[in-house]
Amino acid sequence: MDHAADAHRTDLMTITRHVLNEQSKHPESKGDFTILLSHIVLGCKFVCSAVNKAGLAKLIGLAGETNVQGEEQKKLDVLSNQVFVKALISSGRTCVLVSEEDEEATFVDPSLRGKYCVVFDPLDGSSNIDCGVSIGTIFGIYMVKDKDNVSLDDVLQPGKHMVAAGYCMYGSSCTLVLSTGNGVNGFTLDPSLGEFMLTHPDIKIPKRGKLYSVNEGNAKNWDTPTAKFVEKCKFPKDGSSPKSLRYIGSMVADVHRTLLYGGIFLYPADKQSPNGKLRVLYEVFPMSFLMEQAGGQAFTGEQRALDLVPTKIHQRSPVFLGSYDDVEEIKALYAAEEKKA
Ligand code: FDP
Repeated sequence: MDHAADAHRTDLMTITRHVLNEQSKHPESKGDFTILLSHIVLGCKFVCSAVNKAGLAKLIGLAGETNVQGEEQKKLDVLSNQVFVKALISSGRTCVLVSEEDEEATFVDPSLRGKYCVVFDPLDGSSNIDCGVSIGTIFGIYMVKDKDNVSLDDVLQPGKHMVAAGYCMYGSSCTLVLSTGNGVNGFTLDPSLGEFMLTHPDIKIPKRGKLYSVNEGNAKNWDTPTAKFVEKCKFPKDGSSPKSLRYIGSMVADVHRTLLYGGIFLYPADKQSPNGKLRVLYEVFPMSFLMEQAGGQAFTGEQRALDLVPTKIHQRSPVFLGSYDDVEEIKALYAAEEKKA
């Protein structure tokens, strides 16, 4: 009998137990983060269940409203946003919330305020909802500077100030990937237990990957470094094999694959969208935080993504993130372009 394997099966490491273990390394900690996380986990479980039965429950389709970016909201977007906002407020551990679905930030009533600010996209990749492709929730967590003097500045901080970030992917399985600034861990929802179990401890992204992930339909509007990089992926001149293209068009799914298999995910600037498409606070920052924590890099075309200081809550930025060496290559191409100018 393989006792080690048996022990592995019976010693159940849930996400709560994992975070409590981490908490015990900080004797000053009062468990506020664990409580906040349990409310985020509840939101993720609810959305997972809603996504799974979307077709059956007629949750697919438009809710008849448009969001801040002028996109049509889906029923699931609306539902997910409401669930997360209520779960986060009721945790009693939050003070400012920024959601992709809400034009303004939410300032939690002082009676329910805690020390954390949460920025999130409750249901990212919404154009994929109706065809059952993987979608996800993305979140980033900051600590408020002064609980009695809360302002938008508390969420307009560079990504490197985040204390935690993660995403939950609603795919063939429901996977929650989390970093509290001490590496990256992945947890898979066991539907029979209703618990996220540690399945991917200490995720490290391969130093170089064989995949690249980008919407090539925008190629005619790309800048020179992006065009050169993708050309190099397809027609390498150093004798290496071409990279394979993988693009789902759902950030959580594309980033999850990049994190596990290595490679690079690009959403560059182009002539139509000089700031790219993805939102800094609740897409670029959390994913960049996770990439760095897993040993990769994230770059905006100008600087380390986590150094960017946002000035607006729904600001966008180009982003190149993934394996260390692959991002290093795109950085070199931008540096060379800069020299020419
Ligand atoms: P979606 O528009 O479906 O919500 O920012 C949202 C996002 O999806 C990302 O999840 C995804 O990576 C990106 O947009 C896809 O954009 P393109 O369709 O322009 O490739």
